[in-house]
Amino acid sequence: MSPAWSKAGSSRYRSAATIRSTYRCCAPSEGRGRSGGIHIDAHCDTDGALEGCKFHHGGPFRQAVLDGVLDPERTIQIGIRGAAEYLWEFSYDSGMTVIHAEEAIEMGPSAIAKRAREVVGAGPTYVTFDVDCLDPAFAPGAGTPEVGGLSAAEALAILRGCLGVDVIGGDVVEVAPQYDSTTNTAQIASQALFTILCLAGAALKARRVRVAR
Ligand SMILES: [Mn+2]
Repeated sequence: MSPAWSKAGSSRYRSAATIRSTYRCCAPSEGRGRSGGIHIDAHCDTDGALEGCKFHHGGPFRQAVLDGVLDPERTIQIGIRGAAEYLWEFSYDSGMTVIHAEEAIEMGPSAIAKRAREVVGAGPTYVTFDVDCLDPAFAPGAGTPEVGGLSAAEALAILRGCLGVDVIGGDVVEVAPQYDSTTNTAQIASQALFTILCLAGAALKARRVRVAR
């Protein structure tokens, strides 16, 4: 059983499809139900249809829940901020845990990671990292930047703090090279993706040990 991955750096729109394929590849084979989610982003991405279309980069997690592949009660959204809050009622109505950026900064990375581990529990979990979770000072190369975000060190510490979660797949999305004049965004995106791969590798190893027993 291999983790499934979205094309790194691509549009958030792909996440719903990747969660779906990850779930179909991994979760049912062990009979463990829907995937949980650790979602680090400035935006909840649980919008409804826009201009008559439900497939867009602002709504993949609504779609994944409605498709029955993502368990909202085992999903945590971290770093949320900006003026589009009114679009994200679905996150609250469906039972997702939402940690806004200002709360995240108060809590600190260790407490956030602890909360994330509590929310997702022992079940299979998808990790998704939008580079706009970061403050534009760290990651200017994002299509929908929001000021007041996480630092690179905080975001990576949150990811590393999720060691032990049963990660079955993940993605890093929304890198916009045309705005990435410093290359900082590409560098943090590659480090975030490497960290998620390490989490998945550790999870795979733990799974094999469980099966061998
Ligand atoms: Mn975003």
